[in-house]
Amino acid sequence: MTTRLFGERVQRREDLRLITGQGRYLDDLGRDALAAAFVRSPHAHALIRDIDVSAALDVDGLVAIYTWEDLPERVRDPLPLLIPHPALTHGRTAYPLARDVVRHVGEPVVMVVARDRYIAEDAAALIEVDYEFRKPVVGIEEAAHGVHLVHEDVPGNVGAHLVQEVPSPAGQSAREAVEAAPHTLSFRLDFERSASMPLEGRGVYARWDADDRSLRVYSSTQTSTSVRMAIAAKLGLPLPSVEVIAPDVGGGFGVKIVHPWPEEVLVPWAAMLLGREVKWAEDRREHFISSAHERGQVQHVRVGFDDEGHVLGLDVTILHDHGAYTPYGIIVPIITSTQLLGPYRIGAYRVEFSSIYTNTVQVTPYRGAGRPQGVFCMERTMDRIAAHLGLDRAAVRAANFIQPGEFPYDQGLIFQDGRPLIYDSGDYPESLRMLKELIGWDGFPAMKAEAAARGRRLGIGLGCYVEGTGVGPYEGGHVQVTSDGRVHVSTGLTSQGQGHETVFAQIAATELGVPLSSVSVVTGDTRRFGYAVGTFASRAAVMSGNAIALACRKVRDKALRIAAEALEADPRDLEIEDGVVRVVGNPEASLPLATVAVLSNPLRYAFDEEAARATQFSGAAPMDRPPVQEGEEPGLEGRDYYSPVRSTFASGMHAAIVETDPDTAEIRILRYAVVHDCGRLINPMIVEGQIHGGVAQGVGGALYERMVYDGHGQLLNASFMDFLMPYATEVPAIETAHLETPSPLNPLGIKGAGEAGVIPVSAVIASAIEDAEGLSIDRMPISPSELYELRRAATG
Ligand code: MCN
Repeated sequence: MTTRLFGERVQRREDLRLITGQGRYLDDLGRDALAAAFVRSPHAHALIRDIDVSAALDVDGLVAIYTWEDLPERVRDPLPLLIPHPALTHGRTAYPLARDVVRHVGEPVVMVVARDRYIAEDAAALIEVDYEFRKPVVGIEEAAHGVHLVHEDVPGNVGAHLVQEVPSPAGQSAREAVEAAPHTLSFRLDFERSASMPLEGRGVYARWDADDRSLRVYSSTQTSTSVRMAIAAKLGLPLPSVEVIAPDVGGGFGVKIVHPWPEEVLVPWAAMLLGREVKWAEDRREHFISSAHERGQVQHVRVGFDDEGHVLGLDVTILHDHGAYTPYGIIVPIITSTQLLGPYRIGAYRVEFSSIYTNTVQVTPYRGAGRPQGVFCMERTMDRIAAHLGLDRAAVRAANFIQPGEFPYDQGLIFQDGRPLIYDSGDYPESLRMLKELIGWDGFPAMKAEAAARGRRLGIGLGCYVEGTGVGPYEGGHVQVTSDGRVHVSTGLTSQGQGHETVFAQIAATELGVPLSSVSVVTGDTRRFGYAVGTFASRAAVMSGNAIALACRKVRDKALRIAAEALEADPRDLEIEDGVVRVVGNPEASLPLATVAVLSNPLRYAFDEEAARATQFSGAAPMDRPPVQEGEEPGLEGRDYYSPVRSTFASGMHAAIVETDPDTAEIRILRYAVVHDCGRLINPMIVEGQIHGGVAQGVGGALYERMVYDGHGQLLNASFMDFLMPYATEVPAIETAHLETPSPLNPLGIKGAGEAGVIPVSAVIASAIEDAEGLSIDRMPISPSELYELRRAATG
């Protein structure tokens, strides 16, 4: 059957357009728009004493210069704190342009608008800002000492402090359980800062229409509906007068969820004020120093366990580097601390984190959002336990797994959405069995010994994770069948390369029984769908996927009702196949869906001759009966929303075989295997693509990528010349197997997949290097020179 496309490896429909230069990215638009450029702070911490723009005013082609003083009320206010939390006692956000203090290198201070970007940059270079230098606070532990403050009114630089405790079933606290356990271990782990590096940076382009006082804004965003609301509120415009469109977006990976970015308020405001089109497209250096980073944690772990490796108590203390501001609240450390437990049943758990301000770029979620750090902590713990007891590392994990019969499983914690953290389904023992088979776990010792005999050092490692996906509160879908038989699907969330045009079309084709080629999909355009949350937290498939399916079911039911009347049949006897409604068992009695669409419209405008013949109407509405049936709306279209009771938990396990060079300490990944469970797969090929991309980012985080700040708060590697990322040559072939444990929480039984690939990679690589070297790996990333130093330290 051609229309049962759910679960098929359908080729991505958007790719031909995107890889042949037909994409419409932000900077492809508004070619004649004025350009904005920003003067950004060169200091990590300073008072602004004076801003002298006089030299810039003479630049030919300059249109306007704005400082904080020039901004009107609301526009000049600090940017919103998007997710408040009671533990975030000292949340702080930036002004769109610095008011009197700058708190990190790259903070915007002045906006310049000019005829083109060259002129804007030249004018910006002539603006002199008189700074009074203040001692910057760099490094999470230095900041935690609280000697120098990032925000004068935040004592100890502590923005938030949270303790969560889950006692053992017998009522023992984690600390008691650790002390009472037959074995205890304590250690420290470090996870360095990194950041999402989408090919396309942020960007915004605004057009003000003075005639009907409306604003159209294009933004390279993950959340067009929220950007729209923020702009309307800041600029004092009625919501219907603002439209926000995410054109093709060249990657986001979390950084484009933050809304509004200063530029997303300032550029539309300038467009409105000047009555001109204004555009700003971020350059790479701006992306490094003015957007957002993540990861960056120090963890102290105490664990107590028995002779079989069962974890009886786990006590984790986390210092989380939050950078200078907290626009996204404390979502990242909350995710780390609540999803750290992974697929394991732990006796008793205590986690405490402090979120610390530093004079560095702010921290907001980056793909995986706090989970890579949490998984690193848990999986390093599992490996330590195995090493201490002399047990197989996979066996220790298996001893702690939640079993398939234990779902729904309540971890006793509160998820980031404020609801209880309850795993809905999974089969962790089966995942591990599949992984061991895929990588050849049991045969590895022989392979390692054989390699060693030839002077080669090999190591194998593994890591397990769960991921709460499909977070609420809701997402919607609209589906319309037009009288040409085409199906138009829209949803409010945006796409950044995940393949939504394909998967949402697969869902609609399957639900409606139409060919894929007749379905078109629009995302991230508030003109088409105004209510949405956005694309993040691996939620699009679960949220919009289900909403679109529900909307399609409404449309299908309506189509069957209309067709039943026309065919004088019972709707229950009808089916839709290949875009045709038929009486089951009587193929003669049928109506194309296009005709049903014509019949659904009171005007009965027939798009083509065939439809006109079939409906016996050529344009005039029949007057002898009500054009719209009671309780029906005109048109073959439907809208529905999906709102989950709680998140659904995807899971997975990865394993790698690495080789370390005995002389140079070079680290090579020889094999990488993934077993992944995201419930029912809509498109296995797209899920594999997502996993491959995630693993590639994880390899970057494990071996190459880090933000190198000096003691003055200068980011030393803020370019692609200096920020090391893996090329295709460093990313191994990724062997993937799927396990499908459907989610009982949503109609399609799906779980998210978009972040999974990145989550355990650092833990896996650390585990494998440790196995190859017989050394403890306590920090990520690890470079050959660092491994070399570890070897030297170990051999004295
Ligand atoms: N999918 C599927 N079957 C499932 C689950 C998912 O076929 N059971 C498909 C989906 O339909 C979708 C893709 O896999 O096409 C990812 O789905 P989902 O897990 O819902 O994730 P989102 O679509 O919400 O994407 C967000 C997620 C996140 S949070 C980050 S960060 C990330 C990621 O996606 N950023 C990306 N993948 C990215 N991929 C690209 N190319 N660019 C980014 O910026």
